[in-house]
Amino acid sequence: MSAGDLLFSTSDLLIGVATSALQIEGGDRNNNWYDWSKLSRTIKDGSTPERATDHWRRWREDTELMASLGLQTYRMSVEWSRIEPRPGEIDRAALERYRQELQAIRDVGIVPLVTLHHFSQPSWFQGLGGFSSPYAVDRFLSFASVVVKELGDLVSDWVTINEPNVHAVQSYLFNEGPPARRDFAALRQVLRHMARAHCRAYHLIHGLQPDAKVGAAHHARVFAPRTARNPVHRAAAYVDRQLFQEILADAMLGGRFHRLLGPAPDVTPGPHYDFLGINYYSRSAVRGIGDGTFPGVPVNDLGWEIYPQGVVEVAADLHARYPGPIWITENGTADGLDRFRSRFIYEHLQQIAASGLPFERYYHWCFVDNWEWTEGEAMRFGIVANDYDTQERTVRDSGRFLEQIIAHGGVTGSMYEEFVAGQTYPLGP
Ligand code: IFM
Repeated sequence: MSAGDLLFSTSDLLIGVATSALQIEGGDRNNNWYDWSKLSRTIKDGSTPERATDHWRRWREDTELMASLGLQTYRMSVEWSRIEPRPGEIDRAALERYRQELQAIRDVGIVPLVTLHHFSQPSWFQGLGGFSSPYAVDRFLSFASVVVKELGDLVSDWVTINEPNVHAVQSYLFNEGPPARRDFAALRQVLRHMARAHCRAYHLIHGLQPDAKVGAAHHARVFAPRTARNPVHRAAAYVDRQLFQEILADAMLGGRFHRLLGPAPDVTPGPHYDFLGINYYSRSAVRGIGDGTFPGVPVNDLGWEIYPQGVVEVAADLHARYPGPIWITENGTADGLDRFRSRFIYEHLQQIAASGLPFERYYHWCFVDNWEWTEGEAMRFGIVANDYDTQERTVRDSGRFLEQIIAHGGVTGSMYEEFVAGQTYPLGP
């Protein structure tokens, strides 16, 4: 084998990056996360999403940078609080701004995938109780219908809702997002309403755009018993997995609502997806209510285990119950010094390429370093570094590596030597 031969091929995949509006745009104060970030001690570094990466104004240069890297697809979200700043009032200028960006993305040959809800929501909607409100599903559907009618000539691929399970637990269990209240009744309502909203949005979008591809971005992790022989750890891993992801997957993908979620009379059981959207990051070692990592495993800057085979494990599980094309709607790592991100990309894509499963797309999270919710500006997930004071972008080596993977349709021996061979992961405690 020569250095120019492919170690594995990615030619069956469309490869790109993912972002979300609030984490990059800046300048919007009309949303629940801005409100919450202004309260003391909510965001670790005291930042707010008001600065972010100023993408709202810098979208042209960001689009050019994506094109220069040869990215094939781009997952972005539209910010509800900009488009519907007050209930029922649509901001045409905001829609026009998204039109321009989407047109530019298409003009450079990048396929857009647009998310309708990615954690943040208008302050007025939060005031109603957010997704715990009995009005939430209808409110969301009316927003979704405006977006699809207005932007549907430029977009045919949609993610309805990003990570409902994370949204619900961060806000109603772990105090890591607005309204930061431990409230099991609200948690259950939010999950049920988001799953209903997804299922109904699936039909609504197809009614407007019969050829659209519609899915949700489901956050799936591997839950493993901390000690395989320990029955308590095994039971806890099973329960965590069911409660955090499987029950929700059954509701969103299959339209089947477990009694723990409560009834959904407006949803008919059956497939509610055109692709399985999976956000995969890590594995949890479970021993009870809390979880952690196995001792001495590779970890990123946030202490999350780096477990590349997990991307196939979660996809295989889901695909066995819900067959269909698999889109990795997010996969990435916090690595401020870019010491191991190329290896991370290499090992995850290698797993995908060897799996035999119908993976169609891979979105690396994220493009430019962005505002990482409660972590603020400190955690760096980007293949492009951002200097928040100057907003200067610098492509990291991992960005160059992704660029070459796309250009070559896989990883060659010489690319491996240049980008991956010298990288090792930090080990956790
Ligand atoms: O930044 C987030 C994103 O908004 C949702 N999925 C996980 C990412 C990294 O934490």
